[in-house]
Amino acid sequence: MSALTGKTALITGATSGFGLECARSLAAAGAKVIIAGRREERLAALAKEIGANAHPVTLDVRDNAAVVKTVAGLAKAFAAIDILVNNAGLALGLSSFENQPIENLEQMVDTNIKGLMYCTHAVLPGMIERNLGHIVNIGSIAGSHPYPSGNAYGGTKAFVAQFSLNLRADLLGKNIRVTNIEPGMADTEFSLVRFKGDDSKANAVYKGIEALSAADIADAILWCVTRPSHVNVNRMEVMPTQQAFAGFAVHRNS
Ligand code: NDP
Ligand code: 8X3
Repeated sequence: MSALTGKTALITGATSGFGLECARSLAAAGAKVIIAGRREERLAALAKEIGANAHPVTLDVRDNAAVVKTVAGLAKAFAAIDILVNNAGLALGLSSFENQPIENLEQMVDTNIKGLMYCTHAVLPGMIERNLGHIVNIGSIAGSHPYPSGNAYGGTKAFVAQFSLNLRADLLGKNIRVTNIEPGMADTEFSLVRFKGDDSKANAVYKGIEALSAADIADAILWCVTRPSHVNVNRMEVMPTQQAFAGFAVHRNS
């Protein structure tokens, strides 16, 4: 019997990067996985690869009605969600706040904050009813370490960090865990999305360094969800060895 045999996990953003590797690793550890994302053909390919333990659902987490309908309409074998991995998210643009188009800001807030809350709100009542569950949020180092042009993206991840802690406070006395995993630079499609498909800008981000891989973060998620049930990892910050802090910037008049 594997560590997660008998468990069901819902993973948002399973079409790429962390979510895709997480679906593979939780399934390999015995879990049934509900894999969610907007790109249907990628979900179908992943479901085929994993087999009967995968249940693909095409879902835009920004649509609360769709989130509610999806969770309420799950087939019986997948309906009792033990693990929710709130991974769907994105950064759009890398420029000073005043130069960020409003649409970028709205999409980051709608996905990283509102989408994460919609999924949590839809899944949590079932966890409370069964007095069992683990919510794993994917935050970012950008939620606690500021950097120029990180503005709204970092703000959304700071929300994820504080929301995770406050959720833990609400859930005290229940057998439900909450973890915020805060990765640093990871070579996924993240930068390709941030730079709206510009390969050369995206590749430049990871040039000359060994960034984290999606598998590294999937491994961190697997570790957190396979701790004994009395152990709650509140937050886990993970960076590539080749990434660190730059210190405070000072602007001098002369
Ligand atoms: P990817 O771009 O590779 O994956 C992002 C996933 O999110 C995709 O599966 C995408 O699926 C999904 N997604 C985006 N918007 C929506 C939406 N509206 N509804 C449903 N799914 C959506 O990036 P990563 O794997 O790197 O990113 C995963 C998470 O990790 C994000 O929350 C990101 O902010 C965070 N993160 C990433 C870091 C990095 O350096 N890579 C570091 C720290 C945190 P689809 O397009 O099919 O809907
Ligand atoms: C992604 C990491 O440093 O690009 O959350 O913001 S970073």
